[in-house]
Order: sequence, then structure tokens, then C-alpha cells
Amino acid sequence: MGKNITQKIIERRLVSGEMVPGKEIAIRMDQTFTQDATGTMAYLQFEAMGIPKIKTKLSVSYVDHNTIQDGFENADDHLYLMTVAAKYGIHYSRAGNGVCHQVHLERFGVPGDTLIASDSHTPTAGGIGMFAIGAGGIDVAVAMGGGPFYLTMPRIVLVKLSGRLKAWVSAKDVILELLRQLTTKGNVGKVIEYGGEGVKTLSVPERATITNMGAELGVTTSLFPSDEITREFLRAQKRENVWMPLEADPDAVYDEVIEINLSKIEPMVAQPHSPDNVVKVTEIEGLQVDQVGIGSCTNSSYKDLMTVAKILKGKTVPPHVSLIIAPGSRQVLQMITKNGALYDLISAGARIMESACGFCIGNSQAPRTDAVSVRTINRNFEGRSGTKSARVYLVSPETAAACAIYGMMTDPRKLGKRPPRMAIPKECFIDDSMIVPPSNKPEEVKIYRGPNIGDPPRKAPLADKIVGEVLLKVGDKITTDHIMPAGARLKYRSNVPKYAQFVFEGVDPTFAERAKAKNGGFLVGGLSYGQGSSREHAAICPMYLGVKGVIAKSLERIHTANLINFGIIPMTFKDPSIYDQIDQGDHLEIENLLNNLKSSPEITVKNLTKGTTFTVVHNLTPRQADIIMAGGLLNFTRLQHS
Ligand code: MIC
Ligand code: SF4
Repeated sequence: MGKNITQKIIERRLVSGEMVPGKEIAIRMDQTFTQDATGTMAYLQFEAMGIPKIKTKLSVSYVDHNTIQDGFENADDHLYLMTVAAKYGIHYSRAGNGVCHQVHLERFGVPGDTLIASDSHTPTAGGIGMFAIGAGGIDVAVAMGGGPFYLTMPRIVLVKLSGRLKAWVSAKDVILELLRQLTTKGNVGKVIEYGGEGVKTLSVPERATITNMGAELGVTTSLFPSDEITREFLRAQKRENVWMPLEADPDAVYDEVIEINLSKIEPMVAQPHSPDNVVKVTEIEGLQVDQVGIGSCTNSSYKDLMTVAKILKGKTVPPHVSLIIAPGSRQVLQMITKNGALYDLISAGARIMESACGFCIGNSQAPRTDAVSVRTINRNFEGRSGTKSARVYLVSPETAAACAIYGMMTDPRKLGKRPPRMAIPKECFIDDSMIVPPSNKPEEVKIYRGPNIGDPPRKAPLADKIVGEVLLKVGDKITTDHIMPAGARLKYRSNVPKYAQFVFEGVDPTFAERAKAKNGGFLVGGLSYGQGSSREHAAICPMYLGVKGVIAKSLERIHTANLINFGIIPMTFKDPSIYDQIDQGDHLEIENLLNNLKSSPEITVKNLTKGTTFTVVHNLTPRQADIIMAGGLLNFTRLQHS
């Protein structure tokens, strides 16, 4: 029987388990990377493991999230990251070199290799046929130490593309259409492979836009075949040597097939406050726009910015529109500077931001009260922009440029019959001088630890009985941005006690204090609890406040793994209607945990306040149960090595 791409890649790296959908497997990881907001914890945990040098083919540490430096914290973190990278054999991409996913695609990604990185948009590298998964920092630390990555063998979905995109329609519209169809819920445990004739019509940056936002669907990863188009992209990066062809066998079998005719797609927009709240741009045309943001790991490639520059050339944005542009990488910025496109952008009134995450993570450029902000980014969760009342709309670069020119929601087809032609460059400007290679005298490297760097907190081993109050009951689609806000709070990532003060800040500002005073307890959630970012702080900080378990209608993949890694029991209601019978403040009790976690996928919870009992499902593998019982992955790893 023929194989699909995922099976081909996994098969060669399988360390344990059976390749049966739903079963736990462990695979070897060729590459890892971290970004600074998740990286400091990852390296602190790597140091705690006591391994002298990384064991991967390549590991990179990027600085792209926390580059605002309003205080000493960011700069402290950068220096820690630089010195720790030099010592342990890790390449270090300095602040200003660009957003991790964009730079990785350009300078390091390898078709057919596996990659695990501490950021949920890691599947961007699937644009060149990498099997790239986002995970918590500690999973990345384990992989750097040569340990395999454990995941559920996914169900493989083929998205079969036919036709060709029409004028003014672009890759972002394809993934928005898929989000409209599949939504952000219910796709856990799946991998999306793109195939069909339509693949040949998409360049690598377009493919990467599509795989990038697979993160919003909640799938494990998304990937394209590696073909002649991939080869040309790598040749332009002077890296043709890493290319290899990779495609599914003609008789490959898939668990599900979705057909998308590219010719039928129109410009789309995700409305507030969820990436799956998608309609056609024409449906909301005319809405006044206050801010337009072009950038992020989804849409800030050379192709994207050249398209925008060509559209904006000779035009100026109206006074009520603030146009902000953050190029995805220094390479992109260098190239648009050399060819004059930057001049066109500035002349149109664009405010040029650093090549970094910047406004995407809400650490700058917060829009005005009640603003409409149109962005090329991937997430429009409430408050993520830094302004709670702002309404963020997600669109393609073409639509963003049209909105900037007209100052209102505009279908880009209004800009004329012919869109600007944008060929992918045959040669890119290569300058890796902001990537610092590891030291060849690691023993001489002294790791810098400023006052912002704390030790990773530990949890005691699990008790046989846990009791506690329902500290908070929340609804559906609670994202990790709700649990652990980024933006202005991002600078406390390396300081857990401080950062923990802001857990659920936007949902219930009294949460942290209450949780501490009550010595922890439980969280109750609805569907898709833990969507979004890979930030393990959404588990570490609740753990620090004493949270013992999360009970939800359904839980997202990366967040579930993070909860386990930090000793918090992830549980789902066997009967979801029980959700309605629990109130915030109820006292819950779970007994016989040490036996039950391993002997059955279900456990009984007593609601002491209501005098009832109900069943929850934990679905932990024996390995995961051991991690929870040890009090988290760090303790577990130490026990294994002692
Ligand atoms: C995000 O887009 O939410 C982030 C910030 O890149 C996160 C990582 C983090 O919280 O540090 C992600 O996507 O994983
Ligand atoms: Fe950075 Fe935004 Fe991409 Fe996250 S989604 S990695 S914050 S650019």
C-alpha cells in the first residue's frame, strides 16, 4: 500500500509505538528551535537536565518576540540566551534578524526533516515539506538532549487543491476558507497534507502562509510536498544542497479528503474575535478602518511585502489610518531596501517596524479604543492587540493594502483588473552575520544571568488525593492568551512568580490572588480549552499558583501536553452536560489517584458542595501518568537519569 508524506517521514524516525492513528508514538527530532519568549524557560530546563551539549542535527535560538526593551528584562534575557546558546552548541539569531518562522524557512529548514520548536506556528516550515511541530519549551529541551518527542499518531487529512487562484486572491484566503469550513475546534490529532494539481501553482511563501495558520485549525502540523518549486526557493537561498524530493505515493491512503478548488476562492476575512469567524470581504465592505498592520510569521515574506509595495506605490494612506509594516526577516528588509520598495512603503505613509513579532503579540502598536484593526497576522483573539475593545480582522496582504488606501474594508479587486506581478526572486540577498554560531570553546563560555532570570519552579510529586475549589469556570474557546496574557506582560516570561500574578488577568483579575489564598484548586472549561499559543507558562504559572487539575469539554493538543509536563491533570467530562452542574466555588475531590491514573482512562470526581459524583476522562498513557505522578517532566527526566 502506498504511503503519504507523513507516514514516510515518521516511519524513518520512529523510536517507539505503532503507527496507528490515536496511539502514542515517539519520534526522533532532527532540528529544534526556540524563540525568546518561550526560550529562556526551555534553556533553564535544558540546563537543569545536566546534558553537556545538544544532540540534534541543528538547534537555533531566535530572539523576535521580546524586542521592545522597556526595562532591563528583555536585554537580560537576550544575553542569557546568547551565552547559553554559545555554550551548548546552539545557533543564536539576534534581535533584528527576523521572526523565527520566516528566518527558519529561509536559512535552516530542510525538506523531509523533523523539527520541534517552542512556538505554535512551527508548521510554517511545512511549506518546504518539513514535518514541523509546535510544543512547549520543556519538550524542546528534551529533544535538544536527544530524547524523542511523544505524540499521538495523527489521522492524515489530504487537502486536494485544484485550479489556480484568481487575480487578487492569495494564499491567506485559502487558509481562511479552510478555517471557515473546519473551524478552530475538533481538529486535534490530525495532520493536513496538501496535494493535487493546485500545489504546483503555489510558491513556497504562499505554501508557508497556509501551513502557518494550520495552527489555528488546531492540527498537529500541515505540510506540502517538496518539489521543483521548493528546490527553486532553496536555490535562491543558496541552499539547494538540502533539497530532496518528497511526495505521497500515487496510491497513498488518507483518513479524510477535502477538495478545494483554488479558482473558486474569493478574498476572505476573519472577523473578531476568532480566526474561524470567516466571511467574504465583500460582505463587510465599507467598514471604517483605523489601523492596518502588515507583518507576522503568516504574511511578511519578500513576496508579501513586494506585493504591498507595488499596490501602495504612488499612493498615500488617509490620515485616519495608521499603517504599520513589520518585515518578516532582515533578509526581506535588506532586499526591499536595496530595490527601493521600502521607499514606496514609507512614501505611502507606512510606519516601518523592526523585523520581529511586535504588534502581532500585542507588545506595541495597540490600536485606539473600539478601533477596527485590519491585520495580515494569524490570531484575532480579544485583547491580544493590547486594546480590549479593539476589533481585529485578519486578511491577506492584498486586502490589507486595499484597506489602507481606502481607509475602509475593501475588496482588493477594486484596485484594478491586474494585480502586480510578483515573481519569486531567483537569488536572495544572503547575509547571516546576525546569526551567531556556537562557541568552539564552550568550556570558556560563562552563562549570563541577570536579575530577570529565575529558576524554573518545581512541583512536588502527586498526592493520592486532591481536593480543592473550582477557582474559575470559563466558557468555550479559552485561549492561552486568556490564561496567560502576553503583550505588556511578556517581559516577565523568565520570572514565574512575577508572571503568575497575571494568570487570567483579562478574564478575572482576582484570579491569581484567590488561587494563592486557597492554595490552588481546579479550573473548569468548555470546548477547545487552551487554544492558540504553545506558551508553557499557561501551565507553569497556574501550577505555581497551585492549580491541580483542569476539567473541560475538550482540550487542545499543545496545552494538554504542557499541563502534563507541569503535573496538572488534564481531564474532559465524560458527559459534557455535567459542565452545567458545576459552579465556580464548588469543592471537588479526587481519590485513589496513584492507582487510578494508570489503571483506567476514567476517574471519579466528587463534588462535595453539591453532594454529587461524576466521571472524567484523562486518557493519559502510562508514561504521561508517570510524568504527572512525578510532579512534572523535569522531575520525571531527573528520576530516569538517576
Ligand atoms: C503567539 O503567536 O501567540 C506566540 C507568542 O508566538 C506563541 C508563543 C509564546 O507565547 O511565546 C505561540 O504561538 O506559540
Ligand atoms: Fe510572532 Fe505573531 Fe508569529 Fe507568534 S504569531 S511567532 S507572535 S509573528
